[in-house]
Amino acid sequence: MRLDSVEVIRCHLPLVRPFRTSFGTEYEKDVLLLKVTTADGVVGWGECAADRAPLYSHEFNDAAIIVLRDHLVPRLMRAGELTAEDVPGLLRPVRGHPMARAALEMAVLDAQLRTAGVSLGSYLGSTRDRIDCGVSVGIPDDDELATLMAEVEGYVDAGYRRIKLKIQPGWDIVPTTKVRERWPDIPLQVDANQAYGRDAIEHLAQLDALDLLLIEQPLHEDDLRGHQLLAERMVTAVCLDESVISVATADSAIEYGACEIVNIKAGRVSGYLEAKAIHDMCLGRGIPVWCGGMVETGLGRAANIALASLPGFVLPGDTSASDRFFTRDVTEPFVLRDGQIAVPTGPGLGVEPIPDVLDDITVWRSPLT
Ligand code: OSB
Ligand code: MG
Repeated sequence: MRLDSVEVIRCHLPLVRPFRTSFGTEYEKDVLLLKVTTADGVVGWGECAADRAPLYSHEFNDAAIIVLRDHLVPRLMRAGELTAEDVPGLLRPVRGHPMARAALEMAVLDAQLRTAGVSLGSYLGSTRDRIDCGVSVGIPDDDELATLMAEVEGYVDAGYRRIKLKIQPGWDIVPTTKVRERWPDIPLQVDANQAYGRDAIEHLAQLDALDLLLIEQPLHEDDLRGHQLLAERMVTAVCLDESVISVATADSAIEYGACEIVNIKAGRVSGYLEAKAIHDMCLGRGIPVWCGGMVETGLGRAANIALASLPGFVLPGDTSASDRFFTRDVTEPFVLRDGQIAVPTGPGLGVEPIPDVLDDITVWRSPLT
């Protein structure tokens, strides 16, 4: 295909409740959507996983706009005729900015699959038509245990098949113990988003008493040795999120004994093609993977759900329903039924923005070509 235009659309979506992690609190989703139009007039949609501020990782939306406009999009426009599979190679000379490049690859892939009439799920190698869903529970804004218990109860009642608690120093053993005591059988895991140092290994080992599925990214993303020491000390499986940015880093972390389970997020690893490659590598060596989330709108959520339907995704992901974060999603909402969500079957992402909603939530839009 040949690209005719690329446009960025910046949207603000209110959250149903603040989402607090060890790195900050989000009150509103600030998101960049990409709209590519091919020379044949087919539209493809991408979503950038970055946030307003560089807190989860170094990426942030203002920087993503600049790198897309001045460096990434021009490389695709200069290429002329291209396929989605060409995108990683065409963008390779530019360093970093995985979420920006993932958004562009996603939009091109969506356009290509819509043209071909193939769903993203079947393109990636889906083996299921529904996926088990987990939910990520933030640290309560008021620091109250009762607030956490009420929120978790709502998700358990809604049917979520796995609960993930965000933890940080001062909010870890006690809340996780309380949730475990109240729901002795629910699949439970924790995520620290790099909030601890190696000196916390003995402290974190107390979590071994709580029968958790895993502990996610407790230490700094660069500290593979620290994660290896923790994995040796803990029975609970160590899972990496921020540290894994490619097949090579996933392979290294696994080989070094720093990672027993992988959280795969397409944005963090530069796109759905690399995400699939990490999945394939892990499947081949028996390493469980699950699909992470970045508070995506229905566009990114559709793609994550397609990815999560591959055979190696053996643990429920952070693929919650639209109403976990938004009262009104930009697409038709994804709905939880019996703890599962149906994998979209239409061409490409299988969903698209509802024009009126998109208009309402758009704060700025600009051509990138
Ligand atoms: O670390 O998994 C994370 C949200 C924003 C940034 C980082 C993370 C998260 C989540 C999942 O925990 C949120 C979701 O369900 O989309
Ligand atoms: Mg995480």
